[in-house]
Parts: sequence; structure tokens; C-alpha cells
Amino acid sequence: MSISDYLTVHPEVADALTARRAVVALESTVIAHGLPRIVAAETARAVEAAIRAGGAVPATIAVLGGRIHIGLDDEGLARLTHGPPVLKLSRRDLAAALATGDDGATTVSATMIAASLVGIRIFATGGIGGVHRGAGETFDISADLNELARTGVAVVCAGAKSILDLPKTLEYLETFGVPVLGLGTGHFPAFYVRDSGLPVSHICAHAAAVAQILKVHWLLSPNGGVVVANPIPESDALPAADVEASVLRALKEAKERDISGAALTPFLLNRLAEASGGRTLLANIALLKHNATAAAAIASAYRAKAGPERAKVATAGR
Ligand code: PSU
Ligand code: MN
Repeated sequence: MSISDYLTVHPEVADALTARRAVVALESTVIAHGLPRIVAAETARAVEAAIRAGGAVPATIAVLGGRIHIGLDDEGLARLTHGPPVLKLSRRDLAAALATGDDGATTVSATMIAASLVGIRIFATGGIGGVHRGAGETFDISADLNELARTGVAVVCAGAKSILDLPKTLEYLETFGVPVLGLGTGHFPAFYVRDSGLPVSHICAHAAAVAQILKVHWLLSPNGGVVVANPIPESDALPAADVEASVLRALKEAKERDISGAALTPFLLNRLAEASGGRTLLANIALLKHNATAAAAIASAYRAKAGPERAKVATAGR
């Protein structure tokens, strides 16, 4: 038995990996649990199209029938968006889903694991999970953060939602040595909102600068993740005060209804969409495409650029 017994790599993705072309991984929890069904499949395909337009091959990742699929055909995607509800899979859930032949959508943590198994280094999503507000009481810290501490994949995102405790999320990433690279920004973005006011660890002016840092980071820490923070475009961003008011209401309701654990993030996202009359949804779709475009540029630059010259470094050290 080997892990390849549990992997199905789409031929287009397999060819691109063999030819060392740029490939960008995409998660499926955002498709199955983060977006309303009516727009989920078309958004997933639009995000893939943005990656292709940027010269890279998209690899949407999900678990179907107990196999990790890297790259989804229409039938696979439809199972997530038009069939019975599927599981939400983080690192802890993957083995059970594979062993029992289940279907499931992968979160950032599980998608990083799958990407890393086949050598995909760049991954685009909307927002990462983080330290939840009130984590001091609930201990609710997303498995995404721990994954970033131990798996060598770069996650291009619009920061993290303000449903989370962003200062604590950044503290956690700092403690575990995860670089937070701001793409054209010095401040960590807060998903619908361009600026949380909190500093990133390094500013990158463009995709090639990110790619260069990734090369060096993975010489130092081959199994260390990276956050690439890409603010939502100005024209799609929402005012911080409106978002905060809705977040507070949604959190209060979650508490009253005793909603916690894996169900909390999807619940809060839903409430924000309702409260904004769908504006958060449009913003979500816009930033997903924007991150896909950035990830394609980073993956292309990463493939184009020769790595730092190891031989030279080794000689210099003698
Ligand atoms: N943030 C979003 N949209 C999402 C998610 C996070 O704005 O869909 C999803 C991602 O898949 C992320 C997961 O990995 O939620 C984190 O869930 P939890 O907080 O339960 O770890
Ligand atoms: Mn959680």
C-alpha cells in the first residue's frame, strides 16, 4: 500500500508537473461550504480560468470516493456542488475519509497536504483560517495555521476574515516561523477589507519578488509554509465598519445557537452574506479570482527563475 493508491492526478496536471510547468492548487471547501450552491460551480471554473489566463495549470483538490483528486473534471466538481452535502476535511479528517471511501471538500490544511504530496508549491484561496475570537476560552485555532508551520506550500489569500482574531493569528504565524508576504502592501489584508492595520513580515512589490523569497525560504525550511497576502481590489472592497458590525452580530448568534467547531466558519460566512444583501458574496468571488491571477503569476515566476546557486554557497562556506 502506498499513498499513490489514494491519489488521482488529472492528466493535464500530471503532464504539467512532469514538464515542470507552473501549476496552482485550489481548495474545495470554499466551493462546497464557503459559497452558496447557486454560484459555487461557476465560481470554481472562473477561478480556474483566471489561473489559465495567467499561464498556469489549475489543480482543484477534493476527496472523491476515498481518493484525493488533484484536478477535477465536471463530474467531480458537480459532486461537490450538486450532490448530497460532503464532508469538510482538515488534516485530522483525511485518513478516515480515504480509508472509508468518502467524499469531502478539502480545507486549506488538507489541500496543502495534497499539493505537497505531488510537488505543487503554490496554492490560491480566498482566506485562510486562523485563531478564532475567544480562542482563549474555546481553543478554536484553525488547523490551517499548524499546517502552514509544517508543510512547504505558499498560500495566496486575501488575508483572513475579521470573524477571526487577526492580531493573534499573526502572532501564531510569527511564533511558528511562517513568513507573511504582503503583495504590494505593508499591511495584512482582512478579506473583504483591504487593510487590517496590522503589519506583514515583508513587502513584495510584485510576483517575481515573492517567487525569489519562496526559493530561498525552501532552502532554509523545505517544510515551512508561507502566506502571500493579496488585498482585495479597491473596487470590490467593503467598508471595515459595516463588516465589523455584521461580524459581531453573527458571532453573537453563533454563541446563542451553540455553533462551534468545523461548522462555525461556514455559519459566519453565511450570515455575513445575508447581512450585506449579497455584497460579501460578490467581494468573495472577486478576491478569489484576484488571488488566482496573483498565484498564477507567482507560480510562473517560480518556474521561470533559476534557484539560488547552491554550489556557490557551498564553496563560499568552506
Ligand atoms: N475563510 C474563508 N472562506 C472559506 C474558509 C475560510 O473566507 O471557505 C474555509 C477554508 O477552507 C479554510 C477553512 O481552510 O474554512 C477553515 O475552517 P476552520 O476555521 O474550521 O479551520
Ligand atoms: Mn476550528
